[in-house]
Amino acid sequence: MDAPVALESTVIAHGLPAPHNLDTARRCEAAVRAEGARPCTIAILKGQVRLGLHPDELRYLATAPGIRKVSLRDLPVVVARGLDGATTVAATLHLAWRAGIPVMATGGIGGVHRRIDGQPAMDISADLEALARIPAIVVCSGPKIILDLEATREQLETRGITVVGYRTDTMPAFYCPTSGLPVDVRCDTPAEVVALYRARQRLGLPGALLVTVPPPDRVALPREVVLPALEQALQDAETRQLRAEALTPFLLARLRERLGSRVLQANIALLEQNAIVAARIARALATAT
Ligand code: PSU
Ligand code: MN
Repeated sequence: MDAPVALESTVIAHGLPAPHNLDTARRCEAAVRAEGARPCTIAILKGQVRLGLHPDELRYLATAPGIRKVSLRDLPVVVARGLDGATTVAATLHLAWRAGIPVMATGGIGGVHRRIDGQPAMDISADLEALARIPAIVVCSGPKIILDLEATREQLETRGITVVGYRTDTMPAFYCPTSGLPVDVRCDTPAEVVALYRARQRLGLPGALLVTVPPPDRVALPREVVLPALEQALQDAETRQLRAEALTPFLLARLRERLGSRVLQANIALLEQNAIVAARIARALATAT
């Protein structure tokens, strides 16, 4: 039985600091293998789309300077110019689906960014676009806590993306066990997730099944702890006029600075757990077909 699981690479090159990035990437791959599935970390190397990286390539991605963060719009640029790129959820999902890989895992998805000046949000992640159009299973811990969670939840609904709570009734928010916002349906087993996915396929729905898994209890951070630090991080981003692809990595780094190692521990633990859940779902899917 071949049960591939796509893993994104932006989290390696831009989401986590060295040396934890390489260590975490290896742990996620090992966790997928231990579940009897096949990890495919996706990236662009010298303009080539790579579905699954050699250990040396994984190290290169984690340590080389100047690896681009590649979302959908950037894919043709790095490919045509022969550049290196780490793929976001959106770009990973696109490449995985084209290659026939229906399951992917990540930490937190992108969504609608917060605005501190009260203006309508203009920064909306291409992750939502990809999730709306690609009929895959995406396992994550919900949207990143740095985002406008209510607006992101609305966008998921608008785009017809079914949000599953994996062993939870509310949508998690990355390091935090709950966003306080509801999921569409709760699943307690991989088989239940596969049944929902099959129903989506039979109905001809475009778009993803988004499986949201709360971070493990032992590392999860309460929202009351994260939100004050986030306010400060948003102010800092505003002062620096940070925009576009620089914003998410900046805010995540600021939270790590302000809240210390437990943020890093939570991020690493949830990535590994999501890889395990994705592997179990991938196996259930492969057995069912
Ligand atoms: N999950 C993490 N850390 C990350 C990301 C996800 O635990 O850094 C990345 C993903 O690649 C996601 C991207 O697609 O952040 C979203 O960036 P933006 O908001 O610029 O679209
Ligand atoms: Mn953006």
